[in-house]
Amino acid sequence: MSVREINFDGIIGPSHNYAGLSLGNLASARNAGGVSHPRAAALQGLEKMRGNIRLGLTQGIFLPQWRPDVAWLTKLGTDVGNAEPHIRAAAMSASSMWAANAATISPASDTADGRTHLTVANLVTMPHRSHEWPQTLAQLRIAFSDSRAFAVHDPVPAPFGDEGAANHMRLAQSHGEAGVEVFVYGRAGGAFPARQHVEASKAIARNHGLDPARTLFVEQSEAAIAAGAFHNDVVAVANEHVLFAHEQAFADKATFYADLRAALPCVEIVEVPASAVSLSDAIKSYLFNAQLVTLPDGDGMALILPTEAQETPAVWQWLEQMIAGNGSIRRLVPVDVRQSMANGGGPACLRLRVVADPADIDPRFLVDEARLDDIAQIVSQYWPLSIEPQDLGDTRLIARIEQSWLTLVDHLQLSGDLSP
Ligand code: SUG
Repeated sequence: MSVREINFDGIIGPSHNYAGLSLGNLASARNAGGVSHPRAAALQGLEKMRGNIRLGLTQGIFLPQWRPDVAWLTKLGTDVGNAEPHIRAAAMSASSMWAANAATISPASDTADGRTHLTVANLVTMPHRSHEWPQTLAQLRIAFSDSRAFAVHDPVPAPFGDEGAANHMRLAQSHGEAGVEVFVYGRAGGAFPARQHVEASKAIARNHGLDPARTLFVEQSEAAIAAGAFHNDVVAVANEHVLFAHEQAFADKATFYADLRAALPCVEIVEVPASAVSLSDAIKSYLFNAQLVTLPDGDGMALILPTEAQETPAVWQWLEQMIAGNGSIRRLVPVDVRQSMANGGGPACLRLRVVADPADIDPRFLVDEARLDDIAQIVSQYWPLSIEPQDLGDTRLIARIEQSWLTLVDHLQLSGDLSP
């Protein structure tokens, strides 16, 4: 096999709920206290993966995490029955579904030792996400255990916040060639926190052995964070030689674009002007939280974007005009991931893109349609139909969530490697 794009989607966990835990994430705040539908959510995620396989893309998975996170609660001196509601909700969160926040990846062609480097994200800014990394790291160490091909790193130490691939873009003439890695950090975000710190980005670039001449550190604009772009991937996405971004995504776009053009002369920058699509419409529709992918049949690139983009007139009009222009992006593929969207997670949030040779990866983390069918069957049988946030301490619900996890992990033959 050969090096290609592999998207690892987080299977949406059985505890998926709307607890309003993410300051600065407008959808999470808007839907706080609402009734979630974990089974529908997970099936939507699986259908997205199926669609991508049908487009000819290679698909991987990450498993949901064990919830409630007993190890974390124990460190806090409590348990799920006695924890305060906001701690209990944090321990029950299914937020590891957003695999774009699992890790930062530098493909082999960019690194000094010729291996693909992965650094698990510490996610320290949001309490409910700060305890994800140990279980994420356990999965990364299994999936990418071949140390001839991969180097898996521990998280950057606190207090330097790192949100993983959601704040990292890679551009290259093609996936397999040496690329330019762009780390997007925040400094200010009005009332909202800037989650990615430049110190974390620089640490990752050093640990991955990146060439400083092909590594850029770019500040996200305060206006974007203040408007609800809590990650860069809400206002920009890249694939091979194309950068697709909102006009107001970056603090100093002129310098960034000039540096990028100097490092990668073939780059094509597709910028959406604020006069056509406001930051507010971009964030509501998640137009940029799309998977920008190269279609294997040589038919250009496609944007796999949320159906909400189709329902936002200014956004859809702009997109249709762009497609008519016959540039690099040729196709729009709307997908329904509404359950995830209601917590601020679009199609791109749900996936971690790894450029590597699939033959080097533990096959238990790769899926075809038949494996997706089996997983969907387990989801349909075990995942709760709905959860109200006030039910999060309910012992029957917790037993059901635990049973769902055990059944899936057992089915995927990972129970010997991953323990609760
Ligand atoms: O970190 N939402 C996630 C959404 C992450 C989206 N990821 C990317 N943009 N790559 C977050 O804010 C909401 C949980 C709650 O409110 O219950 C949440 O964690």
